Amino acid sequence: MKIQTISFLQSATSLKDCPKSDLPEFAFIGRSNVGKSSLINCLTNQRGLARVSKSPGRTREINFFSLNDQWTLVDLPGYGFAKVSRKRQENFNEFVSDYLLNRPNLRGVLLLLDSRHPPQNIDLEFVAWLVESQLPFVLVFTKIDKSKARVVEKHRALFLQEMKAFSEGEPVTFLTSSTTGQGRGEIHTFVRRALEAGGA
Ligand SMILES: Nc1nc2c(ncn2[C@@H]2O[C@H](COP(=O)(O)OP(=O)(O)O)[C@@H](O)[C@H]2O)c(=O)[nH]1
Ligand SMILES: [Mg+2]
Repeated sequence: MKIQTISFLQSATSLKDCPKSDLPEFAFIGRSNVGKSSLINCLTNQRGLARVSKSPGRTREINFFSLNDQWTLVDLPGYGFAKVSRKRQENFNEFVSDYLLNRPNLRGVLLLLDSRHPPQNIDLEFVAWLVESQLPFVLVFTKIDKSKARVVEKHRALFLQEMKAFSEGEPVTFLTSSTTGQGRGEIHTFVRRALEAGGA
């Protein structure tokens, strides 16, 4: 998929602030520092589109970007950051789950996982919630340039193994690096096929 035009639509802090657009949406989510902003910039070829952060957990709004006036990339707040009080985390989770459960044009969730680490409980809890909520999702392992290929593969396999406890099917997985651009084409193809399948 060639990205011809890209524009920032708006930020939202509640479902009612979300754009009125009914274009198909793909939402990116993962814990802070997973490499979400970097991946969004890599996929869109825009260095400064999503702010790459050295101090994670600052953004709590949902950001909407229109691509080729064809689909909307949704940048969801990272979950599980330490610097935010429990109360605020609960509010934040409510907003994200409200969006995920009630947005009619949401076509898919891309859940980002840091390929350097074995399965983390917070990620497994979130993916279990996605399964339980019957939301369509794929797994995107990030930062694969940072580890040996066999370590990345081990972490991917372990995650899928852990998922068997609560999920029957096996999700589609992608291995990506925003530094080398690996996996970029595969994610574009995934979005393009999903748009075609949906008749968009
Ligand atoms: N080596 C490497 N570093 C990455 C990659 N993606 C992100 N990073 C680094 O990881 C840190 C967090 O990235 P960021 O995109 O801000 O993560 P976010 O909090 O999930 O949006 C930054 O220092 C990035 O430069 C990657 O694919 N490879
Ligand atoms: Mg970020």
